[in-house]
Order: sequence, then C-alpha cells, then structure tokens
Amino acid sequence: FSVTVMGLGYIGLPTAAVIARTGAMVTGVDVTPAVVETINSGRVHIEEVDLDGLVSGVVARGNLKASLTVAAADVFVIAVPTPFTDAHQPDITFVLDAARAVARVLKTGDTVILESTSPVGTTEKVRDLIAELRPDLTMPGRNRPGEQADIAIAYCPERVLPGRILVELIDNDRVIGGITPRCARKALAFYRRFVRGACVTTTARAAEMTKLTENAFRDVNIAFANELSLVADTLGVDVWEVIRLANRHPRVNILSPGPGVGGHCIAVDPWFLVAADPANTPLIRTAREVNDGKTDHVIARATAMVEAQPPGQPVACLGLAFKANIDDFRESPALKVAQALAERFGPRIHIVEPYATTLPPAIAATGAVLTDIDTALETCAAMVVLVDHDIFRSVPLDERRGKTVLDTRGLWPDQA
Ligand code: SAJ
Repeated sequence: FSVTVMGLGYIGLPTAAVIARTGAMVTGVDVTPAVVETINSGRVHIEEVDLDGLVSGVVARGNLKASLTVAAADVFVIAVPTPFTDAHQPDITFVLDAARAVARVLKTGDTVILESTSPVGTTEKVRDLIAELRPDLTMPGRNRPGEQADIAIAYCPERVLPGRILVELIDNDRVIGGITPRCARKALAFYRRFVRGACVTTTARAAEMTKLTENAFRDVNIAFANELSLVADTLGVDVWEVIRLANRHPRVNILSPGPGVGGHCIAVDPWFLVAADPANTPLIRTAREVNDGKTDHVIARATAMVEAQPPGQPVACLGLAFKANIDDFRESPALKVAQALAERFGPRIHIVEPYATTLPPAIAATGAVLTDIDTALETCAAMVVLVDHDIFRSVPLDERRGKTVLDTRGLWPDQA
C-alpha cells in the first residue's frame, strides 16, 4: 500500500509520518530541496511535539522518503498552502499545481484526497483539471450511468491544533466529503487506517464549507471577546474578571481576548466565506475586522506606554509567537506589535521569545534586542505581555511588583 503526500509543511509532514507508521510506503513531495534533504536525513524542519522522533523512525525503517517529484501511489493526499491575496481572495494555485503533478502518475483505482483548507468548489475544480489532463480516465460525477469512475476524489479537511498535531491527527473526528458517495467511502477506508476518531461522510462541497465554518466560528467568538475588552477598557472594568463571571452562566462560554488573531488558519479562512458571498457575510467580515483592529489598538496602547516611560528606559515585549508554547510566528499579532514598537523605539525594545534563537530580520534591523525573561525582569521596568507562554505565566508577583505592565493576554491577574 503506497501513499504520496503533496506538501511537507505543518500538516503534510505529520500526516505523512503517521501514515508511514502504519507500515504504508509513503513518499512526501515538496517543492523545496532543503526540506526534502532534511527529511531524508531523518530530521524535521518544523517544531512539533514528538514529530522529530516519529520522522527519524519512519525514515530509518524506509517507510517515509521525501522527494521533489511525484511518485505513483494508491492514495494521494494534497496538503499544500492556500493563501489569500491582498484583496482577500483565496489563491488555490498551489492546490491546482499539486493536482497537475498528481494527474501525470494517476492510474485506475487511485484515490486523490484534498486536505488543504479550500474555498467551496475547489475539489470539483481539482476533478475537472485532472479530467482535462487525463482524458483516458473516467472521473467521478462525470461518468455515464452504470459506468464506474476510474478515480476517487474526496475532500477531507485537517483540523489539528498546532502543538497537538500528532495526537489530534489520530483522535479527532474527520469529515470526509466525496465527489460521489463512492469516493467518500474509498477515502473513508484510507482514514480508518490511522484515525481513531469517528469518520463521517458527506459531499465534497459540504466538507469544504464545514472546514471554513469551524474557523469562522472561532474567529467570531474571539472577536466578541476582543470587542468586550475594548468596552471594558472604556468603562475601566477588568475584562478578564467580567468574562470569568459571565462564564459561570450555564449557557455562556466566552473565549479570551488577546492582541488579535494569528496563525495561518483562523485569520485567513473566514475570508474564504466572505469572498464566496460578500452580501451575506457582514458578521464574519466584521469579526475579522474587529480582530485585526484589536492589534492596532494594542499597538496604540503599547506605544503610549513606552512614551510614558523615562527617556531611554528599555521596555520588554514578551512573546512573538501567534499563540502560547509554539514556535510558529505566522500572521502573529504579537510579532506585528513588537515590529511596530521596534520601528518606533529601536534598541529600547527588548524582546523575550524563548522559541526564537534570533529576531526576525525586519525587527533586528531596528536595533531592538532579543533577551531572556530573567534579564528582562532585571532590566525592564515596563513590560508588554503579548503571548501567554507558560514560562511567562510562571513569573511570580514578587518578580514583577511595581512594574508597569500592559497585559494583552490576562496572564498576570494579580498585577497591580
Ligand atoms: N486566540 C485568542 N483567544 C482565544 C483563542 C485563541 O485570542 O480565546 C488566538 C490565538 O492566540 C491565536 C489565534 O487566536 O492567535 C488562533 O489560535 P487557535 O488556538 O484558536 O487556533 P489555531 O490557529 O492554532 O488552529 C485552528 C483550530 N481551529 C479551531 O479551533 C476551530 C484547529 O483545530 C485547526 O485545525 C486550525 O485552526 C487549522 O489548521 O485550520
């Protein structure tokens, strides 16, 4: 049994490794030579709990190899990025490129599964593209009555949480959308090999919209919390306390405000729904704007705080990652705040990020410095908390008493 995984990023590599562990022969395909080399030497290019050990094991056993070119296989999993353009339109170029590469090696009986977060209708576009490139194969949904399609095509979104990817890949329920019910059943048989959660089948379009809906749901709920934090600021009330108290209501469950929403999913996917139906998505669009606006609000407050410090005094920025306890800085609001402060105050900004060994070049260029939490506590009388890393949470009040703190994560509720 052989599987080819297209894209060896945060989703593709863990997925390839987990499938390889079941004994399948897995080829991971990536366009970046350095990534292919790293994996073939048994190492990983991304940080994820337990991923290094798993990859080195399956590579050593010969179950996983990386390649720049697509090999024939029984099942193809496409896990490439789907960015959006400056105009908030989804860009499915990488998906179509991957489909084109897969089309060349497809044979009767193969299954193609798209996992990338995609606008509704993308799986059908993949089918149409393959149909065009391989007129010799019968495609699902395009076959004549009574004729069986040669290829199965399905959409099955990943839903794993960075930091828990290897656990959630196995334990989470999966939504499997087939171009036809038969496609869904074929894809289901594949996921059953390594998924312990329930595998639920539906249509490709419903599965595509389900994925976008999950992340839009979270974005809207975080926007509610962020909006509350602004109102509470205006009213001089502690938003964290209000949320804690409101959440004692049996049907209220408010999420946490923060410096904005980051990562490559929740800050992006809601736009795919807005782009599909702009007239009917005022709430989803506004939630995006509220969450992005929260970052601007934090930048303004932090700037005022630094300006209120004695001239030349250093100010610490705690965290650059897009959320707690990970090394992922994609679309990170913390990074945006730190960047804005560094551009304005240069060397006065002392950044603490235990998950970084160097500062991103744009921040380093301002003269801002990377330091550690112990030094920052000794040298900085003012601090901006941007990420709720455990190492920051564990700082006792004694070590930060008397400091000026802008706490965007509600990390230190006892700070005076
Ligand atoms: N955040 C808040 N307040 C909260 C929760 C989160 O400000 O109460 C912020 C985080 O700090 C971060 C951003 O939101 O900047 C997103 O973090 P997250 O932990 O909510 O989600 P991601 O981006 O790590 O992963 C999400 C997950 N989706 C949902 O929970 C619905 C994950 O299951 C998906 O697989 C992933 O997106 C994805 O790949 O789509």
